[in-house]
Formats: sequence, structure tokens, C-alpha cells
Amino acid sequence: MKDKNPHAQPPNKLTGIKITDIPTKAVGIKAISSALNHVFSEVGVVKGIGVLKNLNQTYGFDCPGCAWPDPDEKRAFLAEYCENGAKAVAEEATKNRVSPIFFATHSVQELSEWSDYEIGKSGRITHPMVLREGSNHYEEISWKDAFELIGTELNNLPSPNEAIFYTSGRTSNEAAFLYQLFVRQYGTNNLPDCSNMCHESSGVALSQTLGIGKGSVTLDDFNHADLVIVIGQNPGTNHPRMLTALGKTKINGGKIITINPLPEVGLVNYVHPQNPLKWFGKGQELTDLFLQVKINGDVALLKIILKLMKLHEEENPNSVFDHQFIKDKTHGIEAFLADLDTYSIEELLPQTGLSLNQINEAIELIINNKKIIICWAMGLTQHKNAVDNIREVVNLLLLKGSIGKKGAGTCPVRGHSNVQGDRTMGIWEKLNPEFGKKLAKEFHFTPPTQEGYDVVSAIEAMHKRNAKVFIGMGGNFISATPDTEFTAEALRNCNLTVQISTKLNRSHLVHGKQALILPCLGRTEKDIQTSNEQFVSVENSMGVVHQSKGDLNPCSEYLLSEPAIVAGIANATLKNSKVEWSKLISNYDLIRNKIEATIDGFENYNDRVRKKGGFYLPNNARENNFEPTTTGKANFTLNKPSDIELKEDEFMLMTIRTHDQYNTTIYGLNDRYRGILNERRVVFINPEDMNKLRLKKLDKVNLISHFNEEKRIAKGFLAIPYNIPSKCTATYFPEANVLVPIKSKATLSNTPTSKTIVISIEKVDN
Ligand SMILES: Nc1nc2c(c(=O)[nH]1)N[C@H]1C(S)=C(S)[C@@H](COP(=O)(O)OP(=O)(O)OC[C@H]3O[C@@H](n4cnc5c(=O)[nH]c(N)nc54)[C@H](O)[C@@H]3O)O[C@H]1N2
Ligand SMILES: Nc1nc2c(c(=O)[nH]1)N[C@H]1C(S)=C(S)[C@@H](COP(=O)(O)OP(=O)(O)OC[C@H]3O[C@@H](n4cnc5c(=O)[nH]c(N)nc54)[C@H](O)[C@@H]3O)O[C@H]1N2
Ligand SMILES: [Mo]
Repeated sequence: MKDKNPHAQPPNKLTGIKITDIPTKAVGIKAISSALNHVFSEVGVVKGIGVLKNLNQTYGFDCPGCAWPDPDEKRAFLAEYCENGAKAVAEEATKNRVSPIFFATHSVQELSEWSDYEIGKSGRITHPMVLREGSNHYEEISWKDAFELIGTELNNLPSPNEAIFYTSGRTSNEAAFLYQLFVRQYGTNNLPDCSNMCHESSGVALSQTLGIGKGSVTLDDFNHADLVIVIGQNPGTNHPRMLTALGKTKINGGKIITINPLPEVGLVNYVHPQNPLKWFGKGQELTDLFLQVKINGDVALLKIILKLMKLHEEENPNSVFDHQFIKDKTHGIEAFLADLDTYSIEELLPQTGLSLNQINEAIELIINNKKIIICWAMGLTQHKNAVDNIREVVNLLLLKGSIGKKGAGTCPVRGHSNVQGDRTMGIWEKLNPEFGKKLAKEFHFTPPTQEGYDVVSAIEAMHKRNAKVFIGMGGNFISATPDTEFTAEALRNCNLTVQISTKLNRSHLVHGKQALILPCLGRTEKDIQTSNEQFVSVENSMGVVHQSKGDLNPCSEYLLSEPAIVAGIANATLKNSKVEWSKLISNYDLIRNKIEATIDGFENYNDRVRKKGGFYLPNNARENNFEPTTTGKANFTLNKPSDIELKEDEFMLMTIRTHDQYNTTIYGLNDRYRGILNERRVVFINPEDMNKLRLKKLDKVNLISHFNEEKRIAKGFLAIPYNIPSKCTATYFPEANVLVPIKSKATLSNTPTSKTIVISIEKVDN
């Protein structure tokens, strides 16, 4: 029997830090050897080479790492992988197994005392498992009984709106489509997903301004851009193959501006992984201008840039703005320019931490170049004014007419490899009415119209006991979400928590009265259904839909595919469904036919997805057509700089990823590109701020977040003097999620503010 609750936070033990010099270049021989080490130690040498061979090949499997697209041209052996893609594959193809004996040996309480690294390294889950009420050990359960348990609990709820169906972004199009169909037939739109914590702010801002929630550029645009601005993104770690595209921009004469509080290694100097002759040499300088902005200083910086662009245009008419484009294609320029006049550069400048001279260097590049791409990721999306950040990016592009033409446009760089596809398939707490009508017609039911819960409101609903069943299609909800202890209470209030997973994670340990783990096939594995071997399809960050087919034997004979699990749950839950669930999963072509019938852009899906490289989905912004917006044109918008004022002893904290993790999956304990080895509990602080705080390198500190008079604490971090603007600090997630208040979220997108956390730092004596 249980005596206390399993831990929701990773233990605050230190692991023995080593500090090294920060490397001067990214990729290179160290990256290759780090990748191969991970693969060979997790998977073994022979199988490891076999797996890498099929990674991102035209008819192989899609890398489960990031959503960066594959090149359309020929792909060489071992060419289209990166260090972190290889680690993602190794993590899935590991030799280690979490079997029923493992769970009999280790109690849930004991496992919760392990670090996330240790939990993840225990391996692939081999059997469906149940945690019965009051028990502290998972035990084996048959698939049939597991599905029946879910069906019974779902049908016992007074309303379908008391169940929550989360999705992480690795789920294939086929599984995602079936999942949302099941959830809507069951009767709710409670479909929160990892996007809510990720690029939701981009989706909101881009839909309002350009009429499509996705980016507009293709990979080829990088060959033609005059200028690429990379703002709030760390591609060297999180999208390493993007460095190749940036390298091509440079080779073709383009320039690169980087805007980031940290001088991230990959952006400064980079060695092409596919050119072994260069692995040992000096890399390619990527960034022409680095603007070391303060955390959340981006709207202020962009406003200064916009003001200076206006000034230059006034001095030299027709030299900066694309008047034809503005006249033909946009709406709201007058109000926008008038609003810009209400801000003064002097007032904005302190928020940026930059000098006017530095910004003027950027202005030179912006006014003298026509074809501009702006790339961004979590550095813009996870702030209170995140939507403003992205809309201000769009304002800049609109003034330049830099959208919908070759070499120009928006590039929100997506995270999870199919997060964009999941949304296209209808995974969203809001049901698009047109899609709802098509679902109704095709499947003969009335979809719910009431808006469902997103991630934050789902947590609040469970906390208030307004939701009682939680199902997670992938992901690691407890570790990915904000306010860890609050979220843990929310999950513990549930009658049943279900995790459909490949690997063990903390969400299996922080559970409702009863809990299920349903183990599924991963991307690398063969998926055999009654008709024959299946493939799935995914959509990358640039709207290309293509197939993904694993070729490893499944790690256990008890695994089911994600579509088969959805069908199992649906059959056990829905009494009057007119959908032939079992038939649909016998051959995924049948699912794709249904997608074609209900979602625009998938004409001849089954034919086109079989073509080499797949196909592009329609994209109005790419076509220079902004009709889907409320005005029928691309909208200029009025945006606000950050309104957060730090007190004397307060700092801004951003939570970021190390080079050795994939979100909550911890591959290793190093952050090689930032010179930190064997430790995750570190906080990066400006050296002068360290002096003011009377802190020495490696002093131990507690981090205390302050929000609406509430305090939250994360204990035991080592202070690291680092090249970061004053009053700015950084640490890693998920360790710091406990500091992110559940109520602290972005306006309009509800994204938790994982990059603007107001903290104070307290030295621990020991
Ligand atoms: N290897 C690996 N690859 C991944 C992931 C992973 O964990 N590991 N995660 C995947 C996912 S889901 C996602 S969403 C992406 C995430 O990709 P990124 O967004 O690159 O990831 P973060 O580590 O959150 O880094 C945010 C970057 O923004 C900067 N930043 C923070 N605050 C600000 C700010 O206020 N202004 C500006 N200008 N910059 C700021 C940080 O210094 C950092 O460089 O990567 C995907 N790919
Ligand atoms: N503080 C802070 N919090 C953040 C962020 C941040 O920057 N700072 N970033 C946010 C972002 S951008 C994101 S996207 C979210 C990520 O949130 P999630 O997507 O929920 O988290 P992941 O860590 O990617 O999920 C990892 C788990 O997915 C399961 N898994 C892996 N592959 C598969 C598969 O093929 N099928 C199934 N069914 N399961 C699989 C494994 O069991 C693994 O343990 O976290 C967010 N949280
Ligand atoms: Mo993400």
C-alpha cells in the first residue's frame, strides 16, 4: 500500500559537474562521435548502422526528432541525419526493456525517486500494464481488459467533457485522424496537445495576420534569401539540419542576423556533417550580426527596427517599403504607422539591452535587402506577449513585401516531427465548423461544437475535479506542463490516467486512482496489420506530407500501433458508432481515404503519398493570397512590448533545452555547446549579476518564482557565470517547470510562459 505520493519533480541531487570550454563550432567530429556513441551503446553496432541507414531516406522512416524538412534532392547514406536525430533514434531502438518483471521489482514510489535520465534509460515498455487502486506496482493486463477498463470509465462519466485526450506531436496523421474522430464521436472537443505549449502563439498570430497558422517558406527559399533572421531559436541543438540550409543561404551570398540572449554555438560557426573532409577544420561562419537581446525584449527591438525603417523610408521614399505590395495585399498600414509613432526609441532601448549602433547594423541589412526570411521558435512563443512578438515579425515582413515570393517569408520552426500534421488532422480543442460538417457527413454523427480544454485549462479542470479521465497519446504530460506540483494534484484527482507510450516516463508515476500504460510501436518499427505491412504519413515544418515506414522488428510482440490502440478504445467505448474501426486499421489506405474525404489538400492522398518525397499541402500565404483573414488581406497589427518590470532583486528566467535532451527525454547529462558536462541543475547568470548577488561560480542556489504574490521554489542549482545579458538567467526544463505558474500564460494563445519567469535567487549555505 502507498504511504506517500510519488515524486512529480525530478530529484534535486547533483550529479558531479564538469565545466569545459565552450566549443567554437557546431557539428564536426565531436558531433559525429557523440551520435555514434549514443547509437552503439543503446542499440548495438550492427543494428545501429541498419537503423541509421534508413533514417530520413525517401522510403525509410521519418526522424522522430525535429520537424525540419528533408531535402527534395538525392539523399546520401548517413547523410540526412544529425547528431540529435541519431540520439532520438537510439532512444527508441534501445536494447533495454521495461517488462512486467521490471515493474514487479520496482514500485512506482521507488521509480519516482529516479532521475528522468535513469527513468528514460530503463528502456522500451513491452506489455500493457495496469496500476490498480491502492497498489504501488504496475501489473500486466491484457489489451482487451485494458480497453474495457477505459470504455467503462469513459461511459461512467456524467459528461464526455469530463474526459481529456492529450496528444504529443509524434503521432502520425493516420493515428491522429482516428483519435480526434473517436474523441468527437465520444462527444467532446477536449483535445489539448503539445502545440498549446509550443507554437500555439505562432498559429494564432499567423492566422490573424496571414490567414494560415503555418509558415510560408519552403526549404528551397533558403537558397534564394538575401537575409535570414533567426530569432528566439537554437538550431545547433534543436534543428541541426537547419544549419545546412543556412549554410546554403551564405554560399549563395545571403546574410544572417541572429537575435538571442545567448550566443548559441551552432549559429556562430558550423561544420557540415556531410562533408567529412571538413570535420576537423574550421567551420563556416553563419551569423553576420548577433544581437544579444534581453529576454522578452523582442517587441521593443522590433519596434525600434520598424521605426528606423520608417525613418529611412521618409528620408528616401521608395527605398525601404514595398508600396505596391502594401497597397495591393495588406490592410491597416495607417493605424500601424500611427501606433508606431507613439513609441520612442529612447524608451524602448533599455528593454533590448542593445545599443543603437548595434541595431543600426541590422537596419543596414534589412533596408538593403529585399528577400527576407524570419525563423523563430520557443524564444518568441513562450512569453506573455508571445502573439505580439510574432505579429511584429509579420509587420516587418509586410513592410518589405517579403512574403509569398521566392526567398522570403515566415518560418516558424516546428518542434515535434508531426506536430504540424496532428493539427492538420484536427487535433485541436476548437473544431473548425467546416471540418465538423464534413465529419458529420462522412461518419454520420453530430460532432460537439463546444470548445474543449487546451493544456492549461485541462489541468485546471482536473484540479477542480471537473475532469476525471486523462488519456495521453504519447508525450509526458506531468513533465512537459507548467506548475509541476499543481499539475500533479490535478492528475491525482482523476479516476483513471492512461498513457500510450513507447518509453517509461514520469507521467506513468504521477497518476489517477487507476492508471494504464499502453505500449505502442515506434517510428522505427514494422507495423503489420491484417492486410499487410503498413506505413504512416507525417507533415513537416514546411507543409510537405510524406510517408514514414519503420523496418525494425517490434521490440515486443505485445505492442500495438497507435491507430490500433485508438480503434481498440473506440470499439470498447462507443456503442452506436457507424465507423468500422477494425476495418479502418486493417489497411491504413482506408484511413487515408477518409482523410481525403474530410480535409482539404489531400486529393489522391494514397497515390501522392507514395511518390518520392511526398507532396506539398496548399498554403495561401506562400501563394500571396490572404483571403482567409477577416479583412481578406494581410493584416498589419498593433503590438505591445513586455510590461513586466523586474524589482531590484528579481531576474527573468528562461527554461531551455540542453544539447542532450529531447523535451522531457534526457539522452545524457551534458550540454556540450554551453560547456556544461554531467549536470543539469545549473542556472546561467550574468557575471556582474553574480557579483551583485555575492555569488561565486558553482555556489548552490534556490530559484524562487514570484507571480501575483505567489511563490514557487526549485531547490539546489549551481550558479554558472555565463555570457547572458544582465538581469537574464537560464536553466533547463523540466527541472524548472515547477516555477512556471499555471496562471502565467500568453495572451490569446494560452501558452505557458516558460521563457518569462520572474525569479529571485537565494544562496544556499552548505
Ligand atoms: N535535440 C532536440 N531537438 C528538438 C527538441 C529537443 O528537446 N531536443 N525539441 C523539439 C521541440 S518540441 C521544439 S518546440 C523545438 C524547440 O527549439 P528551440 O526553440 O530552439 O528550443 P529552446 O531550447 O526552448 O530554445 C529557445 C531559444 O530561444 C532563446 N530565447 C529564449 N528567450 C528568448 C527571448 O525572449 N528572445 C529571443 N530572441 N530569444 C530567446 C534561447 O536562448 C534559446 O536559444 O525543438 C525541437 N527539436
Ligand atoms: N518549462 C518548459 N516547459 C516546456 C517547454 C519549454 O521550453 N520549457 N517546451 C514545451 C514544448 S515546445 C513541448 S512540444 C512540450 C513537449 O511535451 P510532450 O510532447 O508531452 O513531451 P515529450 O518529452 O516530447 O514526450 C516524450 C514521451 O513521448 C513518448 N513517445 C515517444 N515516441 C512516441 C511515439 O512514437 N508514440 C507514442 N505514443 N509515444 C511516444 C515516450 O514515452 C516519451 O517518454 O513541452 C513543453 N514544455
Ligand atoms: Mo515543441
